[in-house]
Amino acid sequence: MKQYLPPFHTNSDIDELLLRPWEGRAIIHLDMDAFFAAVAELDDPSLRGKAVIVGGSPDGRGVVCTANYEARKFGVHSAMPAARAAKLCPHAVWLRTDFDRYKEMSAKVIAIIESHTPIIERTSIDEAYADISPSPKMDPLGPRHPIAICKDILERVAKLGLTASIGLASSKTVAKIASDLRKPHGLSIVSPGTEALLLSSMPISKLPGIGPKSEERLTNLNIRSLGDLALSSPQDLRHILGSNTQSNIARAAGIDTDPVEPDRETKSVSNEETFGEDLIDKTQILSELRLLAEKTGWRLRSKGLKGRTIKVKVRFSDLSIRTLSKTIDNPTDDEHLFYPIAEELLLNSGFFGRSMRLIGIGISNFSEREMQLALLEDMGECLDGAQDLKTFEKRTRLNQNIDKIRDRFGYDAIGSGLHLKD
Ligand code: TTP
Ligand code: MG
Repeated sequence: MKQYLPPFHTNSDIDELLLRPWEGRAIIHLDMDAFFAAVAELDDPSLRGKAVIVGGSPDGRGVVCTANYEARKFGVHSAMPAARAAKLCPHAVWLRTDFDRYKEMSAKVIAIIESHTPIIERTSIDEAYADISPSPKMDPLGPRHPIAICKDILERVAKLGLTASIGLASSKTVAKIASDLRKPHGLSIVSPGTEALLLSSMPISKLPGIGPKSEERLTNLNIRSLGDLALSSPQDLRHILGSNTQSNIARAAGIDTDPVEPDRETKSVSNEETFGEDLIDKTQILSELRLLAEKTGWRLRSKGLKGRTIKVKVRFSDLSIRTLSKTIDNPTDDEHLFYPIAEELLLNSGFFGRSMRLIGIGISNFSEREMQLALLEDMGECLDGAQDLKTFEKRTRLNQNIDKIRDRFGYDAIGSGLHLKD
């Protein structure tokens, strides 16, 4: 089995660790298990035990968003073309996504973490970092042991009818790696001081930020494990890892001082793909672009962001990079709307005929309102007195309409109704 599992995984190991004080920073990375599928099973218990696929359709259109663990036994996974998933798992139940419902459950999970710490950084709809370092300042009842906090979070998430997995460590990098080690419903604790040992035998692909291309190039240099990477000298790797060389080498040894950043502002959402082999065929390139657009669409929606600028990036075989962009009037998070624009940009660029190494698509220029919505959404239902996200969104729409009327007819043309409250 995986020799890199941390040594603590039985209940008695955890109880023993609870007796020792936690030294230094305590960072958690929480990741919900099979999130979209788990929400579907919660809402329709008759799905339990069946193979469930969310996103795409069984007639082969689109891509899979996620699959429950039953369907994963057949090899189905996120981002797989639906046609392939349908072949691998013909008896699966296929469901559409329901982002409103995911946001609602996500806000409940965040509220649980928030009862322990305000320092939370959400990185997607089902993932967050939180700083639960023991500090008398943060908890009026005195510092709680980080492990006790993790157990409490896992239990309370389970009471919602979903499960999460948590990695607890001294840094974001190690916590993120750890949260994946005992899925589903797992707690992986990496005691301070044991990071380098744990990471040393793991494959380099486990380090967040090392994609398939870097992995291949590092492997060619005989760097296969994080231990190998930790011992490498920066000048040998700069041509592969660029400006991240130093930090990746340090992170491979479990050294990462990045703070959990609660209000980190997303400036753009983009996805790019370096091809295994350089591509020249127009149909193939456009189909890659389409897949990237779909992924960008769901990431925008999961963050509650809509943008007005659509950017396409191309890296040619000679490594030169060109970008194309277009700004539209109305912000969007819908790939059905922004993909055709990206496609047109590329078709009119005169780039076809040259072989391409990488293609990317990004959306930026988020509207102020969307940024605020995303931020408030991140804070979950605790903010702003809104009962839940739906109420808040409804009110946002109402506010938008009121603003429009005021823009046209003057501020006093309409009252917002706020004054009726008290
Ligand atoms: P993940 O956390 O990557 O996946 P997961 O929660 O389904 O499964 P795991 O137990 O392995 O964590 O992503 C969270 C949700 O984001 C997932 O339920 C569906 C969505 N998603 C997509 O829509 N497309 C994708 O390519 C990925 C990776 C995720
Ligand atoms: Mg998940």
